[in-house]
Amino acid sequence: MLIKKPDDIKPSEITSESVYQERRRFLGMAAAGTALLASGGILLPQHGFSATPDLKSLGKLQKSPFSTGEELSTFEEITTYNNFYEFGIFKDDPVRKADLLKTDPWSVEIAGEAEVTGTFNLEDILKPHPLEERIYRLRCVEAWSMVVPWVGFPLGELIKRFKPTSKAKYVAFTTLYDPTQFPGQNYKTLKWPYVEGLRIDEAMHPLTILAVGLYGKEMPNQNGAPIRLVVPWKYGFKSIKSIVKITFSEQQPQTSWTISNASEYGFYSNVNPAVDHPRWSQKRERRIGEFLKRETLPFNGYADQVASLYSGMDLKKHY
Ligand SMILES: Nc1nc2c(c(=O)[nH]1)N[C@H]1C(S)=C(S)[C@@H](COP(=O)(O)O)O[C@H]1N2
Ligand SMILES: [Mo]
Repeated sequence: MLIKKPDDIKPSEITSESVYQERRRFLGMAAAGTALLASGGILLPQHGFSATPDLKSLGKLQKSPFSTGEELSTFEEITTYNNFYEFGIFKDDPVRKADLLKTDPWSVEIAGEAEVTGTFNLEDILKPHPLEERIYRLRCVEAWSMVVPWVGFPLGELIKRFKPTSKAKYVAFTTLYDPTQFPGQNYKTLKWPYVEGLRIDEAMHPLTILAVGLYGKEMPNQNGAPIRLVVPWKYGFKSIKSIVKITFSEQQPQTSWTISNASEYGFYSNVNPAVDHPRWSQKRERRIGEFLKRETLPFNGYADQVASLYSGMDLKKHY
């Protein structure tokens, strides 16, 4: 079933009246003929969205040896089927409302356990880092996946510049909080602002990138402009969008989805077909645009590179 009536929504699925309001709005839209196609249990926006404006090309890019050779998801798939709850809970909310977000000027605060801290213009954050193309699988916790040609650079290279101290065991990330630009923040779907975190060794791992674009162009707002995290071996929700703050900390930081439902979304959230989500299996996934499901791979196929980060850890306990 795709669209639930408000009284079908279990408390475990959602927290508050706000989503009730969101669903009412959605049902109203659907009734008015706003097109959403149901396809194999996944809501796909109808073709022809034009909310993605002309995006600046990012020029010549290095090709990364870390890229997968798999077939890319299309630009349209990547930019019209999104999770970005700041714009709303439906897959087409981000593309419909993307224009509300203003990404220029943008600054990023670096805080906590580091020798260099402060607030920096995005240009100054980016300047020393050559951009490269990284084609990664993205596996959402909802059991769908895409292949995205990100443009970015290793987060570890940025971290080194700010000289974290020996107390910096974790890195926390915060998304912009501004309900005038992010209408979804008027609803209590999550505790705002959206926050995420990594262990410092995960953050320093060469596969972890900050992305500023995709398909060779600047990042579309709906994908997390102007700068977002991409951690390809973890469920998509770890890859936080529209970052305004990076904090080095000694304690494990809070994360939005764990605050919302700790039994369903853990801190690690490594892609793991052997650990089901309490409400659905994680054994298989649907590649957006395909009909048959495919097997989900441990660490989303990046086990050779990252499994050693977790040696000795019980990944059923640390889900
Ligand atoms: N700030 C913020 N970041 C976010 C989300 C969000 O709702 N807010 N959704 C996450 C989820 S669940 C996924 S699957 C990915 C989706 O990224 P994409 O829309 O670029 O495919 O973004 C993640 N980052
Ligand atoms: Mo996700």
